[in-house]
Amino acid sequence: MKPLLLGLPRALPVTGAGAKRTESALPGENAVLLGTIEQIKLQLPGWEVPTNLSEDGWCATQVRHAGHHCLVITSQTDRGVLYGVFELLRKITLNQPLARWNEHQNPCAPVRMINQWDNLDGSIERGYAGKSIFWENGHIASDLTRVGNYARLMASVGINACAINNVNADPRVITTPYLPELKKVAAAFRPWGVRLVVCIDFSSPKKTGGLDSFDPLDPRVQEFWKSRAEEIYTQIPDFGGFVLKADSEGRLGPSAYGRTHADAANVIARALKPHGGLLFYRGFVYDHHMDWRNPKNDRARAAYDNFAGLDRKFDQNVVIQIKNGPIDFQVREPASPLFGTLEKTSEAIELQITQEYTGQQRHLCYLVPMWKETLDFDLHARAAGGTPVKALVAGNVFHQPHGGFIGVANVGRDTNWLGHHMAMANLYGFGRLAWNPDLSAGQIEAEWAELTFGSDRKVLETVKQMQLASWRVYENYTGPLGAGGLTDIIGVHYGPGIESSERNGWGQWHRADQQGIGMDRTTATGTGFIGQYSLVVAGRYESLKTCPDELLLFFHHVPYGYRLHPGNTVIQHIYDTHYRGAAEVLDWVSQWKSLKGRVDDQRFEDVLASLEYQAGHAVVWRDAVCQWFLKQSGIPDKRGRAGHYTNRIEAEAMKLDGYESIAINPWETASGGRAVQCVVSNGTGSATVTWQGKLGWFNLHVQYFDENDGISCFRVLVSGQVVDQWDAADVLPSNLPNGHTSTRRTVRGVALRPGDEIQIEGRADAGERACLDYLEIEPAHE
Ligand code: GCV
Repeated sequence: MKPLLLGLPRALPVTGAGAKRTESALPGENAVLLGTIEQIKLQLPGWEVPTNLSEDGWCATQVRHAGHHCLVITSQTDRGVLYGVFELLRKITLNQPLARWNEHQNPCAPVRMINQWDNLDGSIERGYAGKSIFWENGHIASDLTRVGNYARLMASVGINACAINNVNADPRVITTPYLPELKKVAAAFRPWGVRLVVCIDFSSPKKTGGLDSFDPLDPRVQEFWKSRAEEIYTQIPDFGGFVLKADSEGRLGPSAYGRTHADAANVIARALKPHGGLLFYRGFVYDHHMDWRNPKNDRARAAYDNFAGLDRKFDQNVVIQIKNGPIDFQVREPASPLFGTLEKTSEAIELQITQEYTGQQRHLCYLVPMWKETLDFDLHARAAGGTPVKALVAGNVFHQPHGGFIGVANVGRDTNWLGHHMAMANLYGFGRLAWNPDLSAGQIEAEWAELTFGSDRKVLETVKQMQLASWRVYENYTGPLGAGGLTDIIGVHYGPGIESSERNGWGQWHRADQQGIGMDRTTATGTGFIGQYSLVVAGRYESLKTCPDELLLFFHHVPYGYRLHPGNTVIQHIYDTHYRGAAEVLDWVSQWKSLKGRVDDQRFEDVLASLEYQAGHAVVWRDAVCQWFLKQSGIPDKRGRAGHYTNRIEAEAMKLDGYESIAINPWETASGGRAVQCVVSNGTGSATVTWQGKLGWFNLHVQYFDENDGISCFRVLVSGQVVDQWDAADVLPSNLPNGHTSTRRTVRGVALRPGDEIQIEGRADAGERACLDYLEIEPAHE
């Protein structure tokens, strides 16, 4: 009953106290009746019991009883009733009629889980919204209010399990002293039907269990896992199970003893089985020390190579948890071929809600359209009828019992959970898709936007345009044609760093050189990865004629002059999309501004600030990628933009006082590869230029570096008059001047006369030397 009471006041503001009255028997008046089928039967003896509900499914029906009208919401389980109630709240908030509401819904799959990558010290790996709500100082947080609220949030979209610690797991989590702490989280989750899951370290028997081995075939190791499971279930009878990352990115695994992933998974699954627990074994297993010089090496092959041969070897309560694509949550990847290959093993798709490679919640990027492309993609697996990924992971194709959807969310203590207000559409969308992957990205967005912002048509239309375009826009100004990460692969995965993926063992290679770009993954001449797909799919990707342009560079290495299907060359596509993408974000800023007064002030200002930042950072991306490819290929942009910045004055070309010119690394992340910094730490500097243009009104874009090792401050003066000043206090993920920290401040509507001196003053602070990249002056149109 809790969610109804919490939801009704907002949903039905005019119903008054009556809506808050709850009773445990029929009230002799019209009523909403909530309960499991067993409970409803007791109240309505002649009632026709619904027979079409799976576990967690719900049904809403209209019933007449003793002259009164009842809206009955029921399910086989309490959890299902809860989901039905959340649907009721959704309908009320969306102003949908209830009078004839007769519907039943069953979730598409039993596994609908969130993974949090939270560390025990309270930090979150790839988390962009503050500290952990679960952990602090090595223990479960003392105040679990947010945890309870999060459970409610998850339940509202049908999520029924949550793993609360990093897959790079700390082995202490399942030791005896931690169990009373885990018990508290399970208790906060329970009213909302969310089961607690934790991530484990495969070497635990040795690290914390007092054994000299973690060999899965060692009976002492088997006993260790059995006793861990027993002790956990004694404290938490509805515990969900474990997630295991083994033999990947330095995590220990069965290879230490020459054992297979099936040996590793089964020893733990058998310990969980008597208690009904599941073992989620991550398919994200690869060698990060691969020899990059060998053109046949390919990280994309890893999941299939590691797991396909083990199908039939896993116990029934093992679920292979597979990332949507074969690499690692890049902005564009094909579906992992492993989904279509496992026939005798339960599998779940792992989607990344936290925007590790898609703008880290500083950029708006609605990911549901991307997930939909994967979920709807038919892998042509060996089964009759269509075999889209959504049906494969739900277990519907090969009749596996525990399939589903796993989302890496990484919410934090920020009041809006994910840092960027718009990012919540991804968490909402993940839950909705896990419940029903047939919903469209547009339907989900429309629901989310109205639930979030209310029913103002202009707001909804604007939010829709931005959200639905945002994934492609992000792709446009970052990575082209499936080339994969052009970001800083060996660092924070945020700003541009085109070469960082090359010449190292991590395997996110795009192989761009002076002649061309792309990974040759063909069976004919490349790594053979394409051969992991069914014949139909492989045939489509293998041929340049049929390979879709958006994945061209994922599958093929082509020269820059290669023509895409519309006839434009790869290099011109790179220039065009990057310029288009940056322009599209800039346009969002004005679209959003037109909503002033229609969205509450706080969210209006927050989103505006994010979009303005994004527009600046999109230019950083655009220029880095275009500069780099221009230099490599030597082929000019036929529209004359790349490398020519007519309104730009490089800081190093200005008159410097207290500033010195420095090279930026990687070079492409600063205009012309250079910037200026204060000569003395904690000192001041000024960069001055004389305006030689016409008289008029202008916007001044100051491109500077806002590192996280100090708060420097800036002033802009025109002929001695201060026109703007600010502190470089943003939290961006580097303490160096580079593509992560490059940001812009726009001073709007400044009057300039020929001969005016424009001066930018910087005051360094601690390690941050008030670095400046350039000043761009453009006519003000507003
Ligand atoms: C939790 C990528 C991320 C890692 C993450 C890993 C995984 O490599 O960068 O932070 O580790 O994926 O999914 O295990």
